[in-house]
Amino acid sequence: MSKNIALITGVTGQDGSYLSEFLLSKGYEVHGIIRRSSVDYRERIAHLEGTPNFHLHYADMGDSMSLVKLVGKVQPTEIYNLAAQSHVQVSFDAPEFTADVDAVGVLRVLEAVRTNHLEKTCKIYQASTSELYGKVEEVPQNEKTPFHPYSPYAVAKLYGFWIIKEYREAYDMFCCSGILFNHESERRGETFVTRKITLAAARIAQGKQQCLYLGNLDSLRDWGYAKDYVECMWLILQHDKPEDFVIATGVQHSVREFTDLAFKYAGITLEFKGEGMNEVGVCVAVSNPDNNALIGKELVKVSEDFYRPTDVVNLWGDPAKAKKELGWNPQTTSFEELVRIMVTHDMQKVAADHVAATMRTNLAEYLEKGLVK
Ligand code: NAP
Ligand code: G4F
Repeated sequence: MSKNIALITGVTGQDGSYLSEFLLSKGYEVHGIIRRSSVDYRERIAHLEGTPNFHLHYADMGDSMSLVKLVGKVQPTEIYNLAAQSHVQVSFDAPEFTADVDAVGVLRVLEAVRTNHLEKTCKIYQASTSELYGKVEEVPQNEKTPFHPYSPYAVAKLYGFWIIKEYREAYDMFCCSGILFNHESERRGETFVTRKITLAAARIAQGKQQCLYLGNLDSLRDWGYAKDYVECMWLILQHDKPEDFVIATGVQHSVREFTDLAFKYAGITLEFKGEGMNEVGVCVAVSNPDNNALIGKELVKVSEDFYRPTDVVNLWGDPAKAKKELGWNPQTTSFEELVRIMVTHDMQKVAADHVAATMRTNLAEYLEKGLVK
């Protein structure tokens, strides 16, 4: 039997790290693309380095030659194209870079496969997004809902979606999009709203931060657990025909609800008062008596800095097709469990960071006093 060889772009990201673990557990040979940076930041996959079937290669989504050479060398049977400038707000600040990586980058991957004559043997998964629905035209959204992208990120991803479909139809390639709704985890980037909230809740509960500033609290998302979603990426490529799928939980919550629950898991009960820019989250109770001083304080405030020129405010996915045709369970991890996992992780992280910082300070002091050599 021929070996399954996966090439993952975006392997250092949240999804890339979980997908690598998943594919290695299925016996795949996994190759990942990393890009050069002045600080080597591979925290999410550090535990996989040295694993016999796990290999990293330098390449860049903006550099076709590097992709063509790498696809030729690795001869993948499956490509998971996860690499992207994935932050919606950043796409307003860096729209051209976002278009190059998130739109033309997809074309570069497809052409790298064709250039190496692998179009009949290599399947391609494209990380499409619920942001394509943007200024939504119906709720909940399914595979037939019209797209209305509402940010430079979403417009770039729309090109990615259509070029995948075009190559499927023009060249009979097995390439598909997973239209994934927001999925989070303890490995989520720290500037996405969920992780920003869970880290802040942990820091505030441990006296390391005074207040959390957020943008639109009314925004609604269908949040799932990233670990559950990578299985679906794989299932899409194991399906008997190349098709696009919505991947979501089918349950919707607001940013305010996420915040409320995250603080609750960190031992702080909030009450939201006021409206719009004047809304605040006030602490009304604490589970740890050491935090009694927080009672009555405004711990969550709204800041204009986190509002977007156009914001997507009503994402809610209908995962019925994935459930029926892929046998995927959209409710493996509930919203409550997701928030609990993230807060538990961040409570431990903040405590460990504090211990490490104290040890560094103590050591510096001892060195200064000549107490240790
Ligand atoms: P992420 O954590 O931001 O990871 C993005 C990855 O892309 C990182 O490995 C990053 O590398 C890499 N990358 C960025 N620019 C690159 C370039 N020019 N060349 C090579 N690699 C580059 O994103 P994620 O949450 O795992 O999401 C994975 C994919 O799914 C993305 O395409 C995202 O747009 C899409 N998506 C995500 C969600 C979600 O809720 N998470 C939902 C729908 C769709 P560095 O580590 O070097 O920066
Ligand atoms: O966490 P977010 O930044 O995620 P967003 O914009 O939904 O994008 C993520 O999910 C997409 C799938 O739908 C992916 F395609 C994309 O790559 C990324 O992973 O923001 C969620 C919502 C927004 O409406 C935003 O306006 O939260 C609102 N929000 C309110 N305060 C905030 C904040 N977002 C961030 N990042 N920071 C805030 O302080």
